[in-house]
Amino acid sequence: MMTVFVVALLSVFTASVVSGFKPFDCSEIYKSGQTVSGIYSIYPAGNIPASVYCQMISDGKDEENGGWTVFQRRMDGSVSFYRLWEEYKRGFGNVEGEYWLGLENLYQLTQHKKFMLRVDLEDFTGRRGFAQYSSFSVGSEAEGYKLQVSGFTDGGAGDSLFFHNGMKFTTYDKDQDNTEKNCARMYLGGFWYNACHYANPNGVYLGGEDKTVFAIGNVWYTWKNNLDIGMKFITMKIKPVS
Ligand SMILES: [Ca+2]
Repeated sequence: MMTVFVVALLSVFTASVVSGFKPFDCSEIYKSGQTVSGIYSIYPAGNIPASVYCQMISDGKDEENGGWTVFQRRMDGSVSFYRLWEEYKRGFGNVEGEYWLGLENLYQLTQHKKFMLRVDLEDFTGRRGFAQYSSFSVGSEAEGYKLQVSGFTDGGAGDSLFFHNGMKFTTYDKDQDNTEKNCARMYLGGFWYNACHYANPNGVYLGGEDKTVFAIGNVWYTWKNNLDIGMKFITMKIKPVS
């Protein structure tokens, strides 16, 4: 057992250091033989590494195995997602827990390959649902990191992103939404807000249902038909279309 482990570690070392292996995304790491979920370095923009959580195994329900690049994760409310434009651009948080990979990385990834998107959700009763999209891309900063998402498949959570398709990204210090006000300031997140949202994955981690302030939570409207029920767990992850 120990021998196998050491050999596995050596092969990682060999692959990454000796050959200069610079994986573009988690799917390339998966194809290189890494089947253990965890934190890896990817190189979406050439020589600059980004630390990311790679989901290498299925967590169930209709999911293909391996190679998912996780770009957003909420699980315990330990990280604030009410952040500046520059932080949403570069990424923030703790890659072992709650984090955002960054809009520039998303642009670099999705301009070079065709990606699918999967959003996994879990509520505080332990129910799970997901939404999957066969096409996902993010435009350049000059394009406002505009979201393009299509090809919806329902995993029970419904299509909350239809309302956000084609929108630019908005933070409290950069307003690119469809209201006279700023949706990020009203709903305390950063997102591809329209006027304003059906989904607010980067909103406040409510810890369940909370009606104190309308729709500020990490909610997914088409699942709960309710904008005040925060999720226990949300992850947004991408993988190249094979
Ligand atoms: Ca506005």
